[in-house]
Amino acid sequence: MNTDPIAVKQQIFNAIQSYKRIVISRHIRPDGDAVGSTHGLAALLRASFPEKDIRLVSEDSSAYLAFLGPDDETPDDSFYEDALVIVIDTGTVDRVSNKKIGLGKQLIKIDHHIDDKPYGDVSWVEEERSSACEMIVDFYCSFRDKLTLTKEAAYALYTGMVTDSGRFRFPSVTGETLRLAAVLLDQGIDTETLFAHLNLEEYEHFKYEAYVYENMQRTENGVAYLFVTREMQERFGLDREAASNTIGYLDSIKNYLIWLAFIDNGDGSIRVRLRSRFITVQELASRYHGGGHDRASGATVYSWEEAEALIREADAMLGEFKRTHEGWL
Ligand SMILES: [Mn+2]
Repeated sequence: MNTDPIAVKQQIFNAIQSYKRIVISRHIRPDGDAVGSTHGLAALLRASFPEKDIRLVSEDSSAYLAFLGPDDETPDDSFYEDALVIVIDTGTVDRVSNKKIGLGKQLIKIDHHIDDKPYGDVSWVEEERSSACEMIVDFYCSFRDKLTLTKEAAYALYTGMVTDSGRFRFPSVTGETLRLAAVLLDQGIDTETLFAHLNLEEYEHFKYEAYVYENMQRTENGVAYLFVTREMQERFGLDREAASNTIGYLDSIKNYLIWLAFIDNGDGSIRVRLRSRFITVQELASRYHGGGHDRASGATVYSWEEAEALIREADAMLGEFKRTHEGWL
């Protein structure tokens, strides 16, 4: 398979041109990048090729991203027979939020996660990209004279760029990231409304946040963590998204370089979200049925004992890191 990005982008553009029907999908439990990149590409292709039938199809959504608009209705299976399927922001096939993708005639993967389980007839993966949306904007720029970027597409793509990069704070943000973001801003995005959608919370939310800081735990070497039990989820009315967003509250504590949230799924499994600065947590996550990015990974454990083991491992790893490195904060 060709892995030169320029050649692969050309292959993808040729495929898009040659198909009348295109299905776009993303990963389950979608975040801003998954929703933004799929809505953004769908809007980009609709404006560029009005004669094509383009469907954004997925099996789940996230309420806090509803402001980007609904997905399309699921087409009949026969729709796929002559269709190109494009899956964005999804590292592995089992995380695709569309069980029908195998019915398509050709499958394209566009992603920025670690590519340890490749899929697709054509695969464009750049692991160092800050978001999949950044890649879609790069794709637009590569074929600028043949594609039409609307304000609607730019708004969706900008949403994914700001959310996946922690508001352009993460180390994955490069000069190229900002040059591509600038292309979107030039379309006249209403960022006041966008950040209001992304940042504002109901008053009740802040009661939960206060509870988190009262009840979080800390290890000797600087791991901050919280167990989000079923009881807590019920008491504060947390849905899956709100429970998993707890990780974000732990990210600004000085000397606590690794932070973890353990979310009880209620089915015998516990979702683990791992975040860090200066040190990588990706390998730790991979030892607990997970993976992801260097400083933002996910994992799954199957008991609180296993959770404690993960915490001990994180603590030992961080202790060693602090003894052998300088300059961390
Ligand atoms: Mn992403």
